[in-house]
Amino acid sequence: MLRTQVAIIGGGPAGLLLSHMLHLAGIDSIVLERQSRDHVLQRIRAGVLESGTIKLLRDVGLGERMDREGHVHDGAWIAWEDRPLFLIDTRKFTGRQMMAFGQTAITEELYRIRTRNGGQVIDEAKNVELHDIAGDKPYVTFAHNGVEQRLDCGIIAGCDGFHGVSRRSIPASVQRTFERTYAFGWLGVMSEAAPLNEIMYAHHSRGFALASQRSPTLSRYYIQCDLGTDVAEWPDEKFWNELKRRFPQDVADRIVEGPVIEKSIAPLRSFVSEPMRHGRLFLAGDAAHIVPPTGAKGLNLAVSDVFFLHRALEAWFKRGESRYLDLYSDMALRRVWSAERISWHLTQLLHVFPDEDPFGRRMHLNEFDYLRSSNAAQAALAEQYVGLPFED
Ligand code: RFL
Ligand code: PHB
Repeated sequence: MLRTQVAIIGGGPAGLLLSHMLHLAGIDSIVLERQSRDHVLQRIRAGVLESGTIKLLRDVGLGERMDREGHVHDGAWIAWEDRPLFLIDTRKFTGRQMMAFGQTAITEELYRIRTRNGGQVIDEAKNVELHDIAGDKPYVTFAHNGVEQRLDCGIIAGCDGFHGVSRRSIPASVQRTFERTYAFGWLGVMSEAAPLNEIMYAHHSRGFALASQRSPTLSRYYIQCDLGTDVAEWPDEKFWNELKRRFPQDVADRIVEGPVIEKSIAPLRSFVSEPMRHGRLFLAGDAAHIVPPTGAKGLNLAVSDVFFLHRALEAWFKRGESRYLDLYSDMALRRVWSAERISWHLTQLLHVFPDEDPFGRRMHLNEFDYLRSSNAAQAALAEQYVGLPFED
């Protein structure tokens, strides 16, 4: 039988960062990850870090590679068909910057540092089940290499993403979910070619597009696509042509086509499950909420949840104080809903909605023109895009 203070379900960024921050506070944890290490490290996801995320990663000793390889930005550009290029200027309006640095690299760093510090991560933990979460002796069962195991703990952290088991372990009678789905997805491509120097969102009558980056030799692009689209319908040449049609000509001319090393489609979804705590189970990251990627908020929210949760667990295990544990769900959810709102808003603003009527189209255009002309609107957007502060 295994025993630890905090059983962490899920070895994605939320679970690994929590186990690292607990380690720094002298609290032990065991991470149970369903997939193999290779699988986890091959996933390509987020690419843009808020200023608060950058600071937190530096503060916990994860800044070295990020500062060496990440690309600092003053915000992101919007290329709106027939309008001049527009910068969401985070530096001008907030004095803060953002960084392009991939989630894959952050996860690699977390695994490296957890391993160096003797952290326990059990990969390929199958059939994870949570027990007695409403009591004060919760435990987790799972199968590893065909052997049934039991992990006793004081607290369970559910960091197992949207499809995980943790959220589903909360009784439906105490859970409330909020959801919005969208009539389109993002087709993403990773290419071995120099990216544009800037991060640029495009709004075009043919659909949304995004130019992003991972390194000086790795570019990341997305285009809005219909739901139900199959990647097989998008050979490389068709993708490059469509991508370039959605950016202004002078930007399209700067896009370098390189070998495509990954191509995948992600649906867009807004989702929140409340509360983020049930008894001894605390949810963090995508296990509790999903945002459409338009605001680049998902990973950053996982980081702020982990900040609130690690602080609560430190107060509980080290000083016997339950105040922050009791505040966890409300505090995390306030920031979650702000990120939900800006992600939903930017999704509305930047995509083409197939059922939009001519009146809606005028509203849409006017919203962007107002943004371009108003310092107040630009300051509000910049403040949210760069990331709201963590509550004390
Ligand atoms: P993860 O990364 O999904 O990790 C959860 C882990 O739990 C494991 N797991 C289980 N383990 C044990 N037992 C079970 N029953 C389990 N079920 C699942 C999984 O294998 C996995 O390893 O959640 P976490 O840690 O909360 O991290 C969240 C982020 O991954 C996510 O929010 C971001 O990637 C979202 N996102 C972006 N976020 C940003 O902040 N900036 C961005 O620029 C950005 N771009 C994106 C994105 C997500 C995208 N996709 C594909 C959804 C772009 C895209 C296209
Ligand atoms: C990315 O680089 O993958 C990325 C950038 C900005 C977003 C979403 C994803 O809004």
